[in-house]
Amino acid sequence: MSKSYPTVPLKPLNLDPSTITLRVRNHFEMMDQRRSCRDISDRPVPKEVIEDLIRIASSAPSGAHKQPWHFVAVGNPDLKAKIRAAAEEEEKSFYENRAPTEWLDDLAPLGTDWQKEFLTSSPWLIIVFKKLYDDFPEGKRKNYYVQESVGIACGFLLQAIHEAGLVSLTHTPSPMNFLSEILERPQNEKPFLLIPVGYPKDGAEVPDLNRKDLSEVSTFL
Ligand code: IYR
Repeated sequence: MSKSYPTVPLKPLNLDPSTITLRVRNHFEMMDQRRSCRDISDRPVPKEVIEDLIRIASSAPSGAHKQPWHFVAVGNPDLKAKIRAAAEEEEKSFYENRAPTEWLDDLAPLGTDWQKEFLTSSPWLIIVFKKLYDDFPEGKRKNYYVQESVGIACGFLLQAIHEAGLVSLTHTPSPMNFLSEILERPQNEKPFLLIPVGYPKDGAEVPDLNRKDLSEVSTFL
């Protein structure tokens, strides 16, 4: 016999279609303004803001509701300097030796290089770890759809950062094991994404990008 679990009533908004149309259009216009920004200023951001941003990220759906993530928020300048030094070492070898020409060509319009000033200028770095399993005193418990779950949580986080009027980018140093060492994370956690958060610098610029048209990214049947 299957077990039964307690439920609570859902509280639907029950909006009429014209209100939904307006809300979703406003949301699109807000999100369409979001851009990855590499020029992040050192203007402080209160810790409470970062705490709520992480609460928002952690509200994401996850496989079997395991919430297989851990967010490390780094505001300590010494730690940020260590992270920057280690990331730049990896990035230098990526850009100068490891990256295939096609990849470098694809990155050229974005103007990225091995130097990552944002890793020390940003008031906060949020390092997202994925937890392949949970380590309990009784033993290991497997997590499910970890990649998907943590990806969704990061999407929530990026959206919330933008909604707050702050900027971010997704930094993916490769390999990124150095983050586990510097931040002394346990074996069951692996680094997933590094997200600096802050105000943009005065006069910050971003690449002049176009987004794909709806018709290119969707099919309605
Ligand atoms: N990890 C490198 C390279 C890089 C890769 C992609 I795909 C980008 O969209 C941007 C950068 C870096 O962070 O510079």
